[in-house]
Amino acid sequence: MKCRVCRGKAVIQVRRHNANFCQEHFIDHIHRQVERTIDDFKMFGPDHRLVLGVSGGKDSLALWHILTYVGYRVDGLYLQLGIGDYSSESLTLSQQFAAERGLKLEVVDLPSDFGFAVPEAAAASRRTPCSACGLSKRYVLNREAESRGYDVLVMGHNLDDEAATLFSNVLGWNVEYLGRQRPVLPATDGGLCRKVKPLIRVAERETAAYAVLNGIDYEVEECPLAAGNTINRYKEWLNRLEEQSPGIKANFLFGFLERGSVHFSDAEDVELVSCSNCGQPTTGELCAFCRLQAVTFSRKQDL
Ligand code: Q46
Ligand code: ZN
Ligand code: ZN
Repeated sequence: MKCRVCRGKAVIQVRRHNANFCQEHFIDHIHRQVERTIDDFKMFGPDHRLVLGVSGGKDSLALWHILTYVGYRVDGLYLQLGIGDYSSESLTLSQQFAAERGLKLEVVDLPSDFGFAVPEAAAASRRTPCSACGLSKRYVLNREAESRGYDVLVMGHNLDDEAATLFSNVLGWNVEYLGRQRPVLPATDGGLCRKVKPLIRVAERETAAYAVLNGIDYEVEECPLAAGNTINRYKEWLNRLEEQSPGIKANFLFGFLERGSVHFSDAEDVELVSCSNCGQPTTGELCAFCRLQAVTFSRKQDL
């Protein structure tokens, strides 16, 4: 197996690009994919204040490494979710990553700053853990990025994450979510920070390979609450299709972004008002996060 660029010994095969790469040229290839995504979707420029949602996993740490390498100054924002050892280990790995590279990592703690941990919220609300967790991450990261004066919140969602989310939204015809599934969500006056996803051209196995080849120490343990996560199941299904037809996952996602998403843009035009409790944008009187927090607090009082 020879590198497409230098004909040296290849370390990885990327079938959807019909290419093999040596270590050096694979790393170059990933940098180019990310830079191209930032340019194509006009995500941000050198003067923007950027903050990256950091989880301690391969995607966010690889993206932090890539953006720093290609010349952006990016701070990190870690949300401690209160998921036992998994959370404390991912926090330590994120702090080590930042300290070794002289990067700034801001830490927000869901239990001490907002009064509850993800497992408690899931139990109290009868949501799945990932649903309570995803809602909390979206809310807290947006609110903290906005209140700390950042221009852009950068997220580490990769090609597999986005394709599986799209698949899920299509299966359920969630037109509102389809309207919002874009690599760039603009800022609003009402408190939404601009949100971008520069890793969407990079597959999950490629971010893992990138992290290993760059000596990045990331959280390899899976979250203990991930069992039964439907998005993970859809990822497996899409990977089976990808094995038979390399490129199908990227075609599915980019075909939607180029030709499909425009048909759902109206669904996204819902009027946002300020939450009566926290002031963050919402469609109802109380935002979903404040409702989750309230139901968790009341359950804790009952115990
Ligand atoms: S941390 Fe949270 Fe993930 Fe754990 S509870 Fe689910 S969403 S699996 S990335
Ligand atoms: Zn090479
Ligand atoms: Zn609220």
